[in-house]
Amino acid sequence: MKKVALITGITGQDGAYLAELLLEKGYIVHGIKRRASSFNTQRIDHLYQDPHIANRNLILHYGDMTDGTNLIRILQEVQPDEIYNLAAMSHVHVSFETPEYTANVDGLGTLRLLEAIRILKLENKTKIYQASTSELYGKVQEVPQTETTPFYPRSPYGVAKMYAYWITVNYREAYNIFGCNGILFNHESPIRGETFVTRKITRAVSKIAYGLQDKLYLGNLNAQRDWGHAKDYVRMMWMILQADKPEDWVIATGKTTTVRDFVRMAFNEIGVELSFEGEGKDEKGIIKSCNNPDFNLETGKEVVCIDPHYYRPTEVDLLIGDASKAKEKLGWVPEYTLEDMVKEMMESDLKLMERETYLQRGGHDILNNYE
Ligand code: NDP
Ligand code: GDR
Repeated sequence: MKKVALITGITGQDGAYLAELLLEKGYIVHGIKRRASSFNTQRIDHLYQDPHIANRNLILHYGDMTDGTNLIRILQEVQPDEIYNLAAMSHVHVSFETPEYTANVDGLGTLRLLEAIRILKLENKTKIYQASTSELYGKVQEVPQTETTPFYPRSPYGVAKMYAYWITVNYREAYNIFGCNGILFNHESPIRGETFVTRKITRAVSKIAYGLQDKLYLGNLNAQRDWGHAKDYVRMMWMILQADKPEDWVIATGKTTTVRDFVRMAFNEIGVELSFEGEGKDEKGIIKSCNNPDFNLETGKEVVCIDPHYYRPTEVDLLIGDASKAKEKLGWVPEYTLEDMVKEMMESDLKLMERETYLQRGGHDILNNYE
């Protein structure tokens, strides 16, 4: 019998990589997607199977974490062995603009899923993974952060995820549900959402290289993050649900890097060395040298500026995780280094921008033909 998994948030970065992994492992994968006015399944289109073919192993359902009856109906139909609850309003800065919605989706959404398991009496069948986050640690209490470090969230997103963390623990203790929290530190990839800082940087540097953009505007360059690769982290989500007993796990690389250094690394990939001058909102990144004849970038050009609009009302200054428990008990070993990941993201975004440049030139050529 094939195992059946249900992924909420299947159209997101982690959902797409996890769906790929579970399909490779022979699972039947069900996913919940939201109705949108335009297509929102780009990240999983390569896995899509026509609904008219028999014995499909990827099946999508319309749904929303704010709609409890919809979740109950999907669980009743799918009868999953494993649920991966990845759906969330996942942008920390945006959560300050939409705090109530964030609490509803990220906090209560988790409760709705757990209640659906209980209502349908699936406690002995269905295991559930909750996408918890290093944002729970928030204001620095201890470094590096482990499974026992106290929480002090610093955003409506972090607070909503704290509810989700504890309600998962509570349902495990109260109803014997195999519920686990993966406390994942930041993880990125070429399919990372475009408004998270790493992808914003790799896209902008690629655009600057091709002359499609002049400057990159950022907020707090001093923030330090423990950045890993999403592929390594979704493998761990699966391992967590295969463990003997339900527990909570930190997943991190154990290394931290400032946003400023991430910018430097991305520019290095196109042969550009940057120097940073000034402080706070007056800081600027200036081209010190460019050793890449393919790109026409002048020394002395200002390519990074601060826009205080990107500062957050409360910030998480330093994240660095200790994943010893996952390494020792589950044998998790990450395959990617930060350097590998920056390289992969830059290669992917440079290709996208090369294509964009080609299309724009094509557009002009066509226009010119009519003049
Ligand atoms: P993404 O933002 O890329 O994906 C979020 C997913 O949730 C998307 O599929 C999105 O749908 C879906 N979603 C959002 N709101 C709803 C809703 N109301 N109902 C149903 N689905 C919804 O996030 P990631 O893949 O990066 O992260 C996955 C999970 O892990 C999230 O819960 C995130 O908070 C958490 N996390 C992420 C970390 C990271 O560094 N990436 C670190 C720690 C935790 P749509 O595509 O339509 O927008
Ligand atoms: P984060 O990721 O808030 O850690 O949450 P993000 O990439 O948004 O920010 C990381 C750090 O960079 C600073 N920063 C900027 N951030 C953005 N987005 N845009 C900017 O222009 C910018 N300039 C500086 C931020 O202030 C911050 O310090 C991510 C999400 O995936 C969450 O869902 C997840 O739970 C956590 O990681 C772990």
